[in-house]
Amino acid sequence: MEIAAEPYPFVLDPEHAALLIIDMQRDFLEPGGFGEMLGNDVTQLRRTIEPNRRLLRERGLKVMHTREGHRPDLFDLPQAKKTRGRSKTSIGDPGPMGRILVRGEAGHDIIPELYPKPGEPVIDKPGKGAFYATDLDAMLQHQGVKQLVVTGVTTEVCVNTTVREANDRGYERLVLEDCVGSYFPEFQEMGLKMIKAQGGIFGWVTTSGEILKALKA
Ligand code: TIU
Repeated sequence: MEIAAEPYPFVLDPEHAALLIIDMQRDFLEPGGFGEMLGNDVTQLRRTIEPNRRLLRERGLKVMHTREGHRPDLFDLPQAKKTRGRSKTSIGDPGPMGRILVRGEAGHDIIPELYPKPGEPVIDKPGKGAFYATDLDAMLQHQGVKQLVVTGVTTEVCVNTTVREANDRGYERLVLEDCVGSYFPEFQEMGLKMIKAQGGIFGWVTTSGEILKALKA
């Protein structure tokens, strides 16, 4: 099925595609979470919740979720990631919703609006990219997935890193601009431009409306 996209139409093969929802975690999206504590405007991310929810309701594709976070013992946390930012409070410290970006803590979990349903695997990742130090590549191969429809946060960090990792591993990548968000409007715009530039060097960009239209047809 053909989907209107930039830089040119994307041919979606739903049998071999998966919706990959990146890091829609409470600490990034909720007022009072770690993201807001660092001074970020969470409303820039929260506008992605409703379009992602509509997409999940349609249930036309396999769904996989990711979460960024670390083991409670922090053995998988690089010192360089821990100390970067010179913040008084950093990964592993007590935060507004439990220990920051630690697996099992409330703030690390996925927001209730998009909470995974049975049969929707969650990939816990220690890095920005969803392929680094995870089973994602093997899972996609075993499920016959060749195309990724990518949504989530943030556009220029974990979404872009994952899209680039997927590019080098041979997956086709379609990014939904209304379903990805950045705390910074200029990074939202440039993060999407970087994907679709040069003939779609890292992938295609479209909207949830276009893909829903195609899946319903
Ligand atoms: N998921 C994700 O993008 N993690 C980040 O750390 N994002 C920031 O924008 N900081």
